[in-house]
Amino acid sequence: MTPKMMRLVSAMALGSAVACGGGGNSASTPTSPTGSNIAPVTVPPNTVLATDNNQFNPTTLTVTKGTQVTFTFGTISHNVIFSAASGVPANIDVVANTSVTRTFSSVGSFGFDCTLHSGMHGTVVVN
Ligand SMILES: [Cu+2]
Repeated sequence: MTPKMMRLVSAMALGSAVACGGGGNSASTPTSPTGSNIAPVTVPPNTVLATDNNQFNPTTLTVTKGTQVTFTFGTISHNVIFSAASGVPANIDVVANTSVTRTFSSVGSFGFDCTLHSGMHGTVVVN
């Protein structure tokens, strides 16, 4: 390798190091761990995950009146059956691999269950 090439190679190495070094700010996203042995999962705002571990995450979501909440379903089928309450949104039939939104237009505490999996219960609190 000629000295000229050496300079070229080291210049390229330096260039790529600079290109990769920008920022140095590894994006860390807040997580919402639920159960004791569940890996932390990032849950977007105003979203309830119906997880493949047969849990709702978070189990209690607090929103303001008029918020549209997204229920996101993975590969395991679940439904969302709300307890009877004034202003409760419509139930969500058994689905998988999709997201369904419901608008909470009334103040209150709205419990819901997945009737396919015992103990799979969540609550949306609307203020
Ligand atoms: Cu379920």
